[in-house]
Amino acid sequence: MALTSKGLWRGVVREYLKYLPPVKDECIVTLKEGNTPLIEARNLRDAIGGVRLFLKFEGVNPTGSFKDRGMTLAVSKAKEEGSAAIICASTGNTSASASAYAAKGGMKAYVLVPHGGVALGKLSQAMIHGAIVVEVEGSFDDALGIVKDITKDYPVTMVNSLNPFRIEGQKTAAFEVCEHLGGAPEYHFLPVGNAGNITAYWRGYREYKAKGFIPALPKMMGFQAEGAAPIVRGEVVLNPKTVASAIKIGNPASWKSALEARDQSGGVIDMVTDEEILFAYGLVASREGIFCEPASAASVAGVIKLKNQGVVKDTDTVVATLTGHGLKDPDTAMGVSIKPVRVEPDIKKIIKVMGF
Ligand code: AN7
Repeated sequence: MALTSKGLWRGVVREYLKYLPPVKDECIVTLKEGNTPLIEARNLRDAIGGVRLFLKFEGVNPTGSFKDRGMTLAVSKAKEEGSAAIICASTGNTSASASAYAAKGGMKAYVLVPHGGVALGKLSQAMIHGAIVVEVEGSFDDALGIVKDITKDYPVTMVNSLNPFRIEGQKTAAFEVCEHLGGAPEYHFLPVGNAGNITAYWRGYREYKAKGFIPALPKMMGFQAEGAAPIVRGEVVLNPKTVASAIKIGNPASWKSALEARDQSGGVIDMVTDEEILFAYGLVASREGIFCEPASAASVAGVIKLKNQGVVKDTDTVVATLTGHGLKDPDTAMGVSIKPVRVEPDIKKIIKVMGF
């Protein structure tokens, strides 16, 4: 019997061309991002009690985070416009993604990251892809301000989520959730840093509803880290602090649209402590076999928090996005895990360690 090809996934720009701003086919820069799994978390449900929970694992995108969905479109449009260089400020994942897509598109990438504030895996990605990496002796917010100023005067395209094509590309994650579930969930939980992703998902859901593809919209549930929760507190946080370096942001660019997503959907933007984040991070890894990065686990920490408060019910269908891969930040994983046992090459000693 002949093998029939299912056809290769073409990346989010070509797959969702109809729902995105037009871009010339020959300008599309793609690493075949998207089409990420929606995994039912049955073990986690047992651990937290009730809830039909699905994890949208964005860590399996080509550079290991959801940023690739928006980067493919932003870089394709930059190429179409004849731009030779892109620039971003980043807590790590945006810089990793920008560097990879610039490499693929034959463009130059400049990335500004807070010195000492980026997980090892992310920094190594930007470096190996050949970006010019600038470690700013300041915060992410400082770096973003400088990037905005640079793009006013120099011929470089900004690919932070202030670039509207980033949000457009990222909304495809909501399309996939709807297609995989056959509709929208009751609740969608997300970590919130610069607030681009919650903005993008909400736009994606609304567009599918407007087209009549889904009957109802989810409530958007955004979670910041307690030490970096400007939206929850209603004011800029000058010196944000959290173990979840990806969301260590004190003045989010998409602040207003995050509030719109919350208010229009009837959702919440709340916060979780570093302790709650690390607990969820360990639980997802040990119960579900999914290694996400600490910031990603803020979504699951949010599910646990609202489940305990009785807001989320056992019968609700809940999606939590795991935004990035755990391999990005090996240091945090090593720090919270049981240490390996060092033994001489002696079978008796090893068997003893095994507990027999
Ligand atoms: C794993 O890379 O802001 O609320 O510069 O890397 O859309 O900002 C990363 C953000 C969540 C928050 N999870 O998303 C950057 C950057 C992970 C992230 C977020 C980020 P937004």
